[in-house]
Amino acid sequence: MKHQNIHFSFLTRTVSYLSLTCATTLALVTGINSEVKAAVIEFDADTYAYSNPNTCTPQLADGNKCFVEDGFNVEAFSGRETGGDPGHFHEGGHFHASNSYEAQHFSGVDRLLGIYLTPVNGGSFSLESLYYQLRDNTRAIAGYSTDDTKILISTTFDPTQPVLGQFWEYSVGNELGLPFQKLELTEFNNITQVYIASSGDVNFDNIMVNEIPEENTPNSVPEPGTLVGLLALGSMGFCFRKKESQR
Ligand SMILES: [Ca+2]
Ligand SMILES: [Ca+2]
Repeated sequence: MKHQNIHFSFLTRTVSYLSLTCATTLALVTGINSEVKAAVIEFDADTYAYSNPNTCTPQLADGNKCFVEDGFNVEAFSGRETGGDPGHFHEGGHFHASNSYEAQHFSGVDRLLGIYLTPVNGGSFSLESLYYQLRDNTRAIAGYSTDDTKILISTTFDPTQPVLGQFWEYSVGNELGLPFQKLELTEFNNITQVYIASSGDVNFDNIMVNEIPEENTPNSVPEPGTLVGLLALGSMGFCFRKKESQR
């Protein structure tokens, strides 16, 4: 009878320790695979068209319009007198979303108007893709041509320096009347901010970004060694219990 009790007790403990080990492993695996949160900035006309709501605090200049969508601050910026000492972010940058896309536009050869994105929680993200459409092919900022308008994207922008040379450039060409097209991006991973503009007049929509969760940053992901160590610790506990139950 006593033998049976020991046997039963060993079985219970085996199950409970196996469960513990499994739970630990599951928690670790879950932590490593924490889901990346996708966000799409859609410039919905009902929300942003005429009211230009201010739902976040602008970071580049007072009075810039700024809204929050899917966990991101979306701020309109207006660089003026670019390429020289007076260059600055001007107050009052705003959106042009009456058609449910942002109708980014040319404003002067030494100006740059566009969109500035940052995560609300201050973490990092990746810029995955966006949709664009050339709206006008008659105007271009300094350093660029109307023959081939460029989408301009960068994680930094200094208005006192020329725009040319500060941005990644993506050719749009000069053909008008084309539908929106998707631009896939691979250059902007693990970034904390991004400027999106163009050398002329380009419509932007469905800017897709992936927010990288805090627990997914390199420092907090357990090293493979740690993982092995934790599993070994669980096994040791299991073996110790096994010996104890055999006494
Ligand atoms: Ca959205
Ligand atoms: Ca839209």
